[in-house]
Amino acid sequence: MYALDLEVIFGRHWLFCATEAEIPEPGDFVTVEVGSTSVIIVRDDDEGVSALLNVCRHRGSRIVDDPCGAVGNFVCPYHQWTYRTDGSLIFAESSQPGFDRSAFGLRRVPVRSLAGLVFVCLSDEPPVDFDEVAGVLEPYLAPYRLAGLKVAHQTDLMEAGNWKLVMENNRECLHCDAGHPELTSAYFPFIQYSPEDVTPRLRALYERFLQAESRLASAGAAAGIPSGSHRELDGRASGYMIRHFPLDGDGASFGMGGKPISRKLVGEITDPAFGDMSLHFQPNSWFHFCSDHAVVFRALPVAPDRTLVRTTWLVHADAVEGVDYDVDTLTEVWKATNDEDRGFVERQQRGVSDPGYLPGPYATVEDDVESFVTWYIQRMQYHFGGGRDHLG
Ligand code: 3BY
Ligand code: FES
Ligand code: FE
Repeated sequence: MYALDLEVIFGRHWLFCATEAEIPEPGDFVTVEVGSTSVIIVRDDDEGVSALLNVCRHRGSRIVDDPCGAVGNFVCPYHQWTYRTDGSLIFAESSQPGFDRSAFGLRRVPVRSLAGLVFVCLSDEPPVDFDEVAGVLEPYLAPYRLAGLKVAHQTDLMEAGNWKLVMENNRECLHCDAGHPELTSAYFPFIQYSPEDVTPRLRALYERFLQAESRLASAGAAAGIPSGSHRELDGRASGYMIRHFPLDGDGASFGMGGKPISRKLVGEITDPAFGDMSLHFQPNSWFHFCSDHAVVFRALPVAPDRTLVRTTWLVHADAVEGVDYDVDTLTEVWKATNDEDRGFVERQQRGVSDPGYLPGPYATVEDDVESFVTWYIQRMQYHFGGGRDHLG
């Protein structure tokens, strides 16, 4: 199943891999490892984003070892074949007469930037619905001007659990109230709640949420951001959900108690209490965009029971560390939340690995877990020829 996940899910879908903010200057690159595949995502000399297979076209050496860096050109360490940042081959020593350099550029990997979020597909025939989905999402994300932000901090967390458990955990907030004291000081745990799901204990909190939500809807309308959520988590190859959520406490950001965490607001956002623009993208990412920062999450499988979760915090390019923000305050809530989620994932991995495990039913508010599973099954059915959609 792990090999199949790599082949079908990670090999044939659009994967969120990096942010443009990580590669601001020509020659800046990050590498992404997915199974046995290594991809270089690079800011090329034309300021565009290229994705190149990290395999030399001479005799197949890996070219780049570093997880990130900056180059003029890529030089293969083995026999020094040299490639431009767009992958074209410019130097190959002692090649035979008639050798056509133009036929031996690095293999280009399909890549898209969605408002500064870089997606890569390891298949030469990527799902065709990405551009349509991007068209829906762009108006929500463009005002944050993500491509122009700067990376304030990044963490890598290795979780001892299968990647699907990591994603299922992310797709519900039923565990938030009891499991995330830091997060719920800023975040209303009502994703996928309808009024009848609200228990008496959560009633007052829910009322506060509804009021904050209607305030936020007017703020969004005033800022020209599309209102309403879009949720197509299954039924298409590039499943997604976007929703503008109010925040609790001070309502400003993901500081403890909903406090702001950077003094410089990002992009075109002028309302400090602009809540949380929350994006979920199948199969491997989730995002939170606020007035003063963005925090983006990427999960990649490393082994059947190992998943690497990378979290990246972005702030205004002119925000100065120690003056406008400090990393501890910026990262406190999500670092604690990630760690708690890691605990849940690892505990569930141990439980479901027990030969006596029998699955139970989802709660109503676990809809998006079910959508994730449905999406996964649909994509497998499509791969094996029994799928009904035509969305590649
Ligand atoms: O980050 C998320 O989007 C999910 C849903 C609520 C909390 N959680 C970690
Ligand atoms: Fe790269 Fe020979 S393998 S130059
Ligand atoms: Fe959680």
